[in-house]
Amino acid sequence: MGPPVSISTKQPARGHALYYSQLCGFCTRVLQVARALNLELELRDVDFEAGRRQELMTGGGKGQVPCLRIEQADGSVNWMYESADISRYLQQHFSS
Ligand SMILES: N[C@@H](CCC(=O)N[C@@H](CS)C(=O)NCC(=O)O)C(=O)O
Repeated sequence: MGPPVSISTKQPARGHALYYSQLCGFCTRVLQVARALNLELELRDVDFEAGRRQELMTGGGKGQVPCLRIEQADGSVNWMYESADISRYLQQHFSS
């Protein structure tokens, strides 16, 4: 018998990272949308990962979560705040 074959069924969201807090209900809603879409989304915890909150404030302009960091293929970066906007963006870009 050969080695077990592992196939990822997740949909990678390359270039995307979600700044979030485990304590934030708005973040939970976005995470539920990401899970429903079966998205493999990089998560950056602003409370428990050193430097993340500062990164968010410097890059996005404020420390509010959730915030989706979107890096385009050309290297340009957008920071999207507001859970409703992020949820809508994820659904528009990753619904199959
Ligand atoms: N309208 C925003 C509200 C987000 C919000 O209030 N986030 C809180 C955490 S639950 C926060 O980051 N507060 C700290 C701050 O604004 O710097 C949304 O829907 O995303």
